[in-house]
Amino acid sequence: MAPALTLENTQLDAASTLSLKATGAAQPEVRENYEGQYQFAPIEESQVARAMIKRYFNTMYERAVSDVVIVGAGSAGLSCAYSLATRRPDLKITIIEASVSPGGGAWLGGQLMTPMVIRKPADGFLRELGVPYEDEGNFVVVKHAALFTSTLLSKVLAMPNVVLMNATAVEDLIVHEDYSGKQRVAGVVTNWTLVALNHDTQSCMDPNTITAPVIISATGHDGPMGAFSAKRLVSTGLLKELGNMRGLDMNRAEPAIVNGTREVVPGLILTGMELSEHDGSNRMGPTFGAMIGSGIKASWEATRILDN
Ligand code: 48N
Repeated sequence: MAPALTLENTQLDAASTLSLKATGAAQPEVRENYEGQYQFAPIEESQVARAMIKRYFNTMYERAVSDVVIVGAGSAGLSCAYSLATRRPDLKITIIEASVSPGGGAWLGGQLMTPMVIRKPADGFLRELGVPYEDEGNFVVVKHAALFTSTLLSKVLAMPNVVLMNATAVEDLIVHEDYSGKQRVAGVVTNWTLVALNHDTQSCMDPNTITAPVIISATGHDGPMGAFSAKRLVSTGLLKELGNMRGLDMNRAEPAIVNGTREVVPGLILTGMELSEHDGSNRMGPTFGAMIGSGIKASWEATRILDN
């Protein structure tokens, strides 16, 4: 049996990268040594730093031009990403999420209670994801909202054509004008969220950009940046005024948002609760079927635009 790998039988080479030159030792693996204690392969701190830096900034460089940018990784944004990435593995899909923890409002069912209600026919998406639920007739109940969101998130993140940049905020839209003077959203302006939330405390922290032919905004109606793109359309003059989300009516709200999901200005699709702020449709409260349906509809809108 090869001798246990210890720091003594490794050596630093010129690039100060630890190369494991233990005589006869295979690549180390975590295993019990003779004393029954786990022994990790040795590492240099710089290896950890470089492993992250290389990958993250390569991704930023590569995704500076994306095919589709999805703003917001809540239930609508993630449902959209899943539907789009499974149907179109050729597309470079970049998700920008302001929070450190993606998932938006879908970690809880309502008033901090954990079960999640999803009205039929959106339960079909749960079967596609393999999320178990209890059937209550016209609706189903997932035992914990986090079971839905973590399952969806894990599948989206596992897709090779999807990149998620969390803790990153969209703080403006890129708007180009074509030869006829028609304006088109052509990308997003990004910054680290902690920077975007602190422009009042430190001036001149300029942003970065990601260009893409299609932007799907799913920024919800809540939180410090809720309905961001819809509000930005008003402040840039691309939309006269917000419709402002109406009171709660589950039966009116859910079909209105799914069927209303669309390209609201050239290059920009709104989905999920952000659309209710744009259109002035009702809110539905603690039921998530419309977020799934709207996200899926947004993914089809995106491919309609890209394929035309
Ligand atoms: O979950 P949300 O807020 O939004 P949706 O539309 O995916 O789902 C809405 C749903 O949770 C409800 O509100 C339910 C159905 N209740 C309805 C009701 O009547 O009360 O996710 C939006 C995500 C969040 O994670 C935000 O952090 C993120 O978008 N976000 C942004 N990310 C990047 N840049 C921004 N400017 C930005 N603004 C919000």
